[in-house]
Order: sequence, then structure tokens, then C-alpha cells
Amino acid sequence: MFWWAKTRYSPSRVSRFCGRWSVICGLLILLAGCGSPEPEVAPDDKEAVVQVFMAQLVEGAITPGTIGFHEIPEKFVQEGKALYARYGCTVCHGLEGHGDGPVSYTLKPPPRDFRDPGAYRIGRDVVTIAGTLTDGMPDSPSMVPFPHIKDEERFKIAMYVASLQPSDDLEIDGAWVRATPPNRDVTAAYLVIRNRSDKARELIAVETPAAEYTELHTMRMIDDMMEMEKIERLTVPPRGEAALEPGGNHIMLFGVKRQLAEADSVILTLRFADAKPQTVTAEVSKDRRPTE
Ligand code: HEC
Ligand SMILES: [Cu+2]
Repeated sequence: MFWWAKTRYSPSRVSRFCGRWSVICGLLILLAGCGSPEPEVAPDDKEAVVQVFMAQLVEGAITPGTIGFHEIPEKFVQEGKALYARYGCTVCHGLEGHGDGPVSYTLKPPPRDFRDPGAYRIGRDVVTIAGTLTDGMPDSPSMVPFPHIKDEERFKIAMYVASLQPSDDLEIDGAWVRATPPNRDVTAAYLVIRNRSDKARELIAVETPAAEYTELHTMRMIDDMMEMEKIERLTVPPRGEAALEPGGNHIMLFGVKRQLAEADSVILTLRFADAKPQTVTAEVSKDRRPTE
């Protein structure tokens, strides 16, 4: 039995009444939407993205295995540097994290020089370093736990410490995207990835705000015909390079959101297994051969 069935309103009065309510309901839904705990984050709202990233770290949703896929906000690194000094890490690790603080000479083993990636015994990624601050190093008398440092602060300090390590030695060069003719929303991006490290790096994904999605493609001879084929990853050899160029491997952009003309530019973020993401600005061009 519906509540209004008991009343004796005429249909027109009922509809007037409901009409008014639907406006109020609409407003309530709007208000509820505004105050909901997990707002949708527009990709260009940088501050919100940064706050969501921090919330995920504190919740433990980002692990040592996945932190490498995130860009570390420079703002947090700077705040971390101030906190690092405020909590007295400098006494042992030094003002710049070189392991040369005033009491360092009295300690055995000596405090870590944060620039040396090979020196970390527990782990050198942001999540693990933040954990080392909570737990200390059980077998080390001087690297004690700091349980009073709040979670957000631990992660900021860890971001500063990790920022002192050398980069992954990847360099992206000569990025360009082929201009799109009218009414075509598919195009390709080309670039050269140089790897100056001693480890092979794998390109696993490319993201861009300019297109709905991208794929890595290679060219293969199939029945005397060159055809494109999707690949899951592209290896950049140690101390070598991988060239993505017309007629060879390339990045395919699907669902390009607006026509790309000469002199436009497109932002590409390259994601690697086991290395930090790299963001580059690619020029739009009708045709170009990669520079030698
Ligand atoms: C009393 C001196 C002292 C203070 C203060 C100190 N540390 Fe250390 N820390 C050490 C020493 C010594 C080691 C190396 C211990 C070892 O190798 O056994 C170390 C190691 C570390 C490591 C390396 C962990 C690894 O995986 O090898 C990190 C990271 C670190 N400290 C961060 C910090 C931060 C951040 C602070 C400030 C909140 C801090 N430490 C304060 C003495 C100190
Ligand atoms: Cu293709």
C-alpha cells in the first residue's frame, strides 16, 4: 500500500506536490554528491590527484611493487626535506643525506649515504623507506624506529630520501606524433628511448590525455604484406636504445580526441616495468624521420 493512496488528493494536486518534491530531492542528491567521501578526480586537477595519491599510500594501497608506476610530486619532496631536518635525521645522515652528519663518525656501521642505491639493506623505494622509519632496523643500534612520526610525514620524508638516488637513467628523445587528417581519430607516435643503466628496461604502457587509449605495435611480414601487430612490452637493452619509428615499432593512439595539426603538441607518459614513468611532450608533424 502506497502512502498517497490513503489521501484524497486529486491527481492534479498530487502531481503538483510531487513536482515540488522532485526539485527538493534533486537538490538533496546534488548536495550529497558534493559531500561524498570519494569525489571523482578530474585528471587536470593536480592538487586533488596528489591528495588521492597520499591517501592511497597511507591506506597501504600502494606497495613497493607498484610505487614505481607513480610520479612523485615535487611538493612532497620539498616538504619531506624540511621534515627530515625537523626530526633530526641530519644529525646522523647529514644536511643533504650524504651520511656525514656531526655524529656519523662515532657510528658503526655508519649512517646510510642515501645517494648510493646499492647501500640500502632493507629497500630503497618510497614505501619500504617509510616502513623502515616505523620499524627501524632491528639489528642496528643507531637506526631506531620513529613511531611518533605521522604517516603522511613518513611518506614525505621517504620521498625526499628516495629523490637523492640517481634516476633510472632513461632518456626519451625526438618524440613526435603524426598529424591526423580530418575525420580520422587514429595516429601513431614515435620516439627513441635511451637506457644508460646496466639493466634492461621494459616499456609496458603509454598514456596520453590526447587519446582514449594507446597500444604498442610492431611490424611483421604476413603473406608478403607488412602488417601491424600489437605487442605487450618493448625491451630497451642495457646501455642501448629502442627506436620507435615509421615502418617499425610504434605507439598507436586510438580515439584521438581532436584533430592534431602541425605545431600542436601531445603529452605522452611512458610506463616501465621496474623504472619510474617518464613524461615527454611530443610535437605533432605531418612527416618526420628521427634524427640520426
Ligand atoms: C642516531 C643516528 C641516526 C638517526 C638520528 C637516523 N638514522 Fe637512519 N640510519 C642510521 C644508521 C647508522 C643507519 C645504517 C644502519 C645499518 O646499516 O645497520 C641508518 C640507516 C637508514 C636507512 C637505510 C635503510 C636501509 O634499507 O638500509 C634509512 C632509509 C634511514 N636511515 C633513514 C633515516 C631517517 C629518514 C631518519 C630521520 C627520521 C634517520 N634515518 C635518523 C643512523 C641514524
Ligand atoms: Cu600500429
